[in-house]
Parts: sequence; structure tokens; C-alpha cells
Amino acid sequence: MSLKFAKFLLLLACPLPMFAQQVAIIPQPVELKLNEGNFIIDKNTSVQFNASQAALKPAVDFFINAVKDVSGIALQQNKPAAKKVEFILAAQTAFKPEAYSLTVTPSLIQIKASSYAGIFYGIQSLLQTLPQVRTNAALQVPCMQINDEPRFKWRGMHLDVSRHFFSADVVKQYINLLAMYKMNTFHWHLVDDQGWRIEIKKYPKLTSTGAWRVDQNDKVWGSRPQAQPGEEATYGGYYTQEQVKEIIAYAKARNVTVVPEIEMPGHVASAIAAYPQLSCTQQPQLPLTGGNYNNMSSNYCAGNEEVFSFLQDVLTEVIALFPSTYIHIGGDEVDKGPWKKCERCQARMKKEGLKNEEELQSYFIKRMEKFIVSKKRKMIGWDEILEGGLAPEATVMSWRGEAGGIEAAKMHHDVVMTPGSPCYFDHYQAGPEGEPLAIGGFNTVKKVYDYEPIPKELSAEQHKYVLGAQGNVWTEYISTAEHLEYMVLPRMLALAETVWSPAATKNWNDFSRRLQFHFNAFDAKGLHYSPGNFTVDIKPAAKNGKLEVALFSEVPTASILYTTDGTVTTISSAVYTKPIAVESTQTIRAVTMQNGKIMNLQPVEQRFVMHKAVGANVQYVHQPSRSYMADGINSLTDGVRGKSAVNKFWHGFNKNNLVATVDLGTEKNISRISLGCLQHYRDWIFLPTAVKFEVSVDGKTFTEVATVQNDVPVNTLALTIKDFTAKFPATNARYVRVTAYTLEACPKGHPGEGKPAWTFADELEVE
Ligand code: TNX
Repeated sequence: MSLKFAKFLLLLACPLPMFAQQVAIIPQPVELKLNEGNFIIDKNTSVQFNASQAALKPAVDFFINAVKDVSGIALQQNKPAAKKVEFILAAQTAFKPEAYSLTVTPSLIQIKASSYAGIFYGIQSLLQTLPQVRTNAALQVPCMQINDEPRFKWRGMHLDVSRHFFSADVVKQYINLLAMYKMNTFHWHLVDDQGWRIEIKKYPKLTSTGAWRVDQNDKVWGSRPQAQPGEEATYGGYYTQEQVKEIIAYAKARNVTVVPEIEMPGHVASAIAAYPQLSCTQQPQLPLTGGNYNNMSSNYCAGNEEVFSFLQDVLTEVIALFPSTYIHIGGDEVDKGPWKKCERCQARMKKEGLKNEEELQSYFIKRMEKFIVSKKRKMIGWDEILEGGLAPEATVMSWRGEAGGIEAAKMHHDVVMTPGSPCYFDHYQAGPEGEPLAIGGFNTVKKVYDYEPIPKELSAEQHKYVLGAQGNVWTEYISTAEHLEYMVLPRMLALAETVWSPAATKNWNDFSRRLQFHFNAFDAKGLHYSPGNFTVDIKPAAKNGKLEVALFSEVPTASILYTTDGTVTTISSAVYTKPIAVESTQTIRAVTMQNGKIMNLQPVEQRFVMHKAVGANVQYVHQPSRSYMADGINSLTDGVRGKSAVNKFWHGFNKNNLVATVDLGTEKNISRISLGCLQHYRDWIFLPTAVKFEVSVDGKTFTEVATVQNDVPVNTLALTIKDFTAKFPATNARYVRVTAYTLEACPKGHPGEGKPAWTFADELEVE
């Protein structure tokens, strides 16, 4: 064998790394084999298709326009040519729904499928190999063979257009983004307390009144006092039925089904603003300007027949507009208070033999389901529709964790998984320092990537009830298209791979690599995205009197650079290799470096404050809630003060008092102890009523040094951090015990009135 031939064989045997780098398709195709060579799309390329197959035409147009956009080339159609891009609509049985094959050789690109959807997805994969914006670069497609199909049939993204209105153009761009990543369902949240967004011909006030609220300038949702009748409502907007039709057609060309959500029976202050007779109190009101539900009725009255005929009329128009099989009726977070006080609701319960208001809600939803089914559609609702009895054919969207989805699937109902963690894209994805203000939570791109939509609790037979998963974008804090993009990118790409690609082939490292190409594309297109997964996570670990700090980045190929002396991080800063010991008050700053470039606009920084308890072991009488464990059991003594992010620094206690004993290791001379606590009214977190401080030499006999009462009013809405501090004559002690007395119940007027309140604490400082 000649040396040349041997080398050639060797080349064949080793996959050429160059190939791997050229293709960065998201979501990862089921099978992708790269071959040698390229197909170059140029003006001598003709698009071939069977012109009698009408279904192909929109796909052909879509492709021709896309090529023109990135190159200026106007491709020929069905002309004799040496190089062809061929679309073949094969027999129904040849491919599964939405499946396709894409074959690229130097003279032929062929996309085959049994459906328009499949052809469209073949095009999307192909387009991802081309330049993403107009350049003069050659349109070079690597030779390859792709065989691909989705794992789930519901690959959804939701958008709340009520809390803030987004124009029809922004909605189209959003749908386009979904389609690029093979998401096929757009859940359009058209109705909520803060605005009714769809024209209904029979009830014009829904949009002339219900789509407008008093201007909202408040930075923190719900902090603005509720508007009074008479105040001018000028902020909002709505879609005409013509615009809705246009959006549906735009989506259809991209294989996206638009599922309308018409909320009921709660979250409808906007409808009641238009037609006050639909509520229990029948009092005039305005759409909400924030999320403050006190002293108002935002439910439909479940005892009033007019409500049902109104909703049937509304749904009749909605169903005529939307071809979607599923009609979403909301059903979430119904405040049962107004129904309890309403004579007509109580009379309805009596007449129908309903035991409680949960059953009244179930009665309401079942009636609506009957109507929807009579129109040959299916009803879907948030998981609250399980309470009081699930409607017979309902599909459940599981948002309060996975429990609702599991329960419904076990009852043989279809479900869509969209648990708050990690499917809520209104939550923080990085930071929260340096991030735009968000509603809370913390869903990183990796957390989304690692999500498995089929809960372990389901048997193999029950898997089929999980239709898929969905990302939700609630817009209380999102008011611009740029911010919307930022919240969705790149998390939607991670979800797209979760719902499309086989679970077994998912690979975070490879996804991260491919993501870089998409980031470049976003940059080129001017799309806003969060580079959040480049930020460094600074994780302290306190144990046996020592404090060590570990640094993590979710990007496996990046290195971490850091300083501890307060100086700015540069490319010559120390490279992180192992946990850093912290022995004095200092600030750690860290950045990630990828390909010799620092990837952060701002370093992540954390200040560590030294005090006599740093690193000390903490023993609790009642363990903190599993959901609020911060950095671990010794988070109270990790040298890090809790900040505004509720999920990050704080140990949370529900029902029980916080009783913690800290061992300083040796006897120390001390004269001051303080415990930081949090109040966050909206999240049911209240300051303790008092904190008791005790000290001991032997850990058995404790002497009280002080009890400090809370002086912050219980109804304080703003996020408040208070230090409960005891100062006393210097004394020797090895053990410190603190008791924070949890507020027994959420106060009067709070949504959780009478239910257990939370106590949140962080950093027990001893000096
Ligand atoms: C809960 S999710 C809601 C929404 C809020 C969202 C904020 C659901 C069915 N209801 O009304 O906008 O949390 O994350």
C-alpha cells in the first residue's frame, strides 16, 4: 500500500474536525453524518419541486426569500440546472409527522418529508448552515446526511401580551424565532387583569375599555396604587381580528400553531372593567395597573348566567379565528374570596350540590369544556383546573411544578409540562446582579437544557400523555421587544433541544459549542441575548471554622480568571484551579475567558466579610426548607450577606421558628451578635416578630444576652433587609444560639391571610 493511500484511509477513518465545526444546528438532529465536500448555492442553482403539490409552494417561497436575504441571489425555479435544491413531498407513510431527511452532495441538496412541516424543518436545518445575515460570502453547505424527527409534538413558547402589550410585528418576530428552532406551538396569553388584547366584535368595550390602563411607570410590579375610576387610561393596545388572522397565517407558514388563551374565571379585571355586570360585585373598575389584588373583584361571577353566554359568544369568535385544536381557558390563581361573599355564587353552589368554591371553579370549567368540545375543539388549562375535579377531556398545563402534570397523566389526561423551574423565562437567567429586574427565580440556560419533560413518577405506559413542554414568558417586568429577546435567548434554544432531540443524545458540552455560532448570529442580526452562562458562580463553603470559595462557570470550555485583592480582572489575572481559602475580609472578582477573550462586560464579584463566626458549623433544631438551602447548611456563617435574590443566599423556614446554635470552635471574646432577616411581602416572607440571642461556654447552659423586637410594620411591601442586633458587655463564649420567632400567619389583607408565613435569615455575624 502506498503511503499516500494509507494517509487517505487514515483521513477517512478520523472524522475531520473541520466538519464538526461547520455545522452547529440547534436542536441537534437525530442523525447527522458529515461527508467530504460542499454544495455551493449560487445563481446557477435551481429549486426543483412538483408544482402540482400546492403545499410545497409556501416552503419554496420561504426558502427562496431566505437565500435572497443572506446573499441577494434570486434562485431559479424548476429550470434545468447542474445544481439543484430539490423538495420532495413523499407518500404519507414514508415519514412521521414533522420528520424530514436532508441530503447534501456537491451537486444536489434534497429535502424529503411527508408533510409541509417536515419540508419546512429541512429548510430550517439547511438555513442554519448558511451565513445568517447578508454578506458576500459563498453559500457553502457541507455535504451531509440528516435524518431527523421531533421527540415531542408540543414544543411550545408562550407570550403574555396583557401585562405589557407587544405589537403585531413583535409577535411575528417572536413566532419567526420559534420557527427557526423548530418550536411549533405559540401560546398567546391574550387576556389578563391588566389588559384584554383581542378584538371581539360582539363586545367592543373589551378592547375600547379593557385594553387600556392607567400609565404604568412603576419599576416594581404592583407598587403603584390601584387606579381609580376617572383616572385616564392610555397605556395598552390590542390586536384587531384582521391582525390576528395575519399572525395566524404567518405562523402557519412556519409550522407554528397559535393557541389562544382566553383566561377565566379569574385574572379578568380587564373584562370586568369593560362589563362590570360580569363580576360578583358588579362595581365599576379599571383594568389593573399592577398585581395588587386587594379590595377588588377580578373574577367572573360563577352564579350569573350572563357570564356563560358572554364567554360562549367570545369563544365563538375566537374559535372562528383560530384553527388550533386546543383552546386555552386559563383557570389559574382564582381568588375564591369574591365567590365566598357572593349570593349568586352561593346559590349556584347550593343548586348544583357543590361542596366548596373549588367545586364551583370545576363546575365553571366543565361547562366551558362542554361548549369547546361541541365546537370540535379541545380545552387546555393551567393545573388549577384539577382542583375540585378535572373536566372529562381536559389537557393540563403543569406550571406549579410537575405535580399537576403527574396527577393528570395518571388519570390518562394529556399534559404539557411547563414547571416554573426551569420553564419560566421571566425568571432570572444569571446574576441577578447586572441583570434587568425580573420577577424572581433563577433558571439558567443549563437548567433548561437539563430539563427532562417526562417525570420519573410516570410509568412507561403513561409517558404518552406528556405531549411536550413549553417555555412561558410572563411580562410583568418586560415591556420592550429587546428585553423580550433577552429573556428568551438563549434559553429557548436549550428548551428546543430538550423537546426535539432524543434524550440519550443530549450533550451540554456540545450544545455549548454550537451555541457560540448562534450567539455570533444574534450579534450579527442585532438580536439581544443573555450571555449569562458565561458568568461565574461564586460558591462559598463554610465548614469546621474554615471558609473556602469555589468558582464555577456553566461553559465547559471557558477558563475562570480571578482576583482577591480588589483589583480589576484582566487576561493576566490568576487562573482558577482549586477552591480559594478566605481568611480576611476581601472581595473576589471573577470572569470567564474563552478563546483568549474575556466574556463578561462586568466581572462577577462577591464581598466576604470576616467575623468571629465565619466558617463555624451551624446546628438547627428544625432544618431549613429544602427549597431554601442557599449554599448549604452553614450558609449563615459563610461570610456572605444575603441580598435581594430570594432563592440565593437565604435559609427559609415555614411554620417553625429558626433555632440555630453556632459553634465558634474555641472560646472567643464577643460583644455583638446580629442576624440578618428578610421581608418580601409578595413572596409571603415576613420579618420574625423578635430574635433572642443566647451564649454559652459549654454548649449546655445558655445565658440570654438580648431579645430584639421587630419594629418594621408587617404590611411593608418593599423588600426589606433588617439586622436584629444585640450589643452587650464583652464576654467569653464558644456557642451562640439564636431564636427567630416566625410570624404565625400571613397578616390580614395579604393573599395568604391566615396561612403560615416564611422567615428568611442570612448571615449570623459575631464580633
Ligand atoms: C403565575 S403561571 C401566573 C402568572 C404570572 C406568573 C409570573 C400562571 C398560570 N399564573 O399570572 O404572570 O406567575 O411568573
